[in-house]
Amino acid sequence: MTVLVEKHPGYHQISLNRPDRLNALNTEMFHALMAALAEAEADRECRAILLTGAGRGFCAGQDLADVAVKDGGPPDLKAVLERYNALVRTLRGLEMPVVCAVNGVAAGAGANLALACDIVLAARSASFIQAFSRIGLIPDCGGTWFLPRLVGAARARALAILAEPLPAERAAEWGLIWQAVDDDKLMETAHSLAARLAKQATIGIALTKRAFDAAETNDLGTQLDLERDLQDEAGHTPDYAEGVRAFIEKRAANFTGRR
Ligand code: T3D
Repeated sequence: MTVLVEKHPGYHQISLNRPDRLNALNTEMFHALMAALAEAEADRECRAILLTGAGRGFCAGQDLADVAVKDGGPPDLKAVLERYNALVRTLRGLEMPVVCAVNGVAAGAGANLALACDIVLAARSASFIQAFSRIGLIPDCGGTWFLPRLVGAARARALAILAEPLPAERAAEWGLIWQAVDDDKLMETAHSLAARLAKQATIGIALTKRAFDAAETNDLGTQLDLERDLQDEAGHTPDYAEGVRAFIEKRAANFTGRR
């Protein structure tokens, strides 16, 4: 199986599982990953996702053996990109938080898939490589969108053009990811974060994701209007009522994540 799903109380762990290829993405893995995300979305008990990779790598991007230029001419990269775009849109649109635990090298599309997640942790030994320029391509999976927003234009361009590995710790210092974690603590930290998120007010988090995404193109006035509307939606959830009640009663809130 190219993708493994483990169900934990409140969240699903989804592991890319082609360790001998550093979890490089092929068509089968793409479909399995989309199915795993759809399964998480359909599960009413699932309120967070933990995405990681099996073995020593997180994901080495597109499986290059699958798209090698053959006698018939160049591969249909538009079709490959349509698949990746669907994946990134799905990840961004999920109405629950996605934690990415980057356990090893994240290269090409693999690096940018990680950046599409909401909270990215990485093992200290992991690195991020915008490997595309090494093979004459441009950053995809939203790389040209995520990188300058996360690390600024100068670093984004150098990362993309030079394709040098960015170690996890520097990635955290630069704001590319949330945190670099000791290798032997990565999965423990990621599980505890996913379990914590699974108990938070899920709809509020989903609306927060939507607000941040919209802010990338909105002017301030439009964003203020959107915040008003999304806040109104959040304010109508049982979790808001529970959050306020719990505060007044000086106890921990018991959120359900339901509308
Ligand atoms: O269709 C399109 O091309 C358009 C879409 C593009 C999206 C993209 O993602 S383009 C970028 C594709 N990815 C890369 O260019 C990265 C290729 N991989 C590497 O540069 C290196 O493997 C790493 C720097 C990631 C890790 O290096 P290292 O030395 O730790 O491991 P390794 O020995 O290179 O890899 C281990 C095995 O995985 C090896 O196989 P082997 O020799 O043991 O049989 C290697 O061939 C295989 N592998 C690694 N990455 C890929 C791969 N096999 C197929 N596709 C890969 N992307």
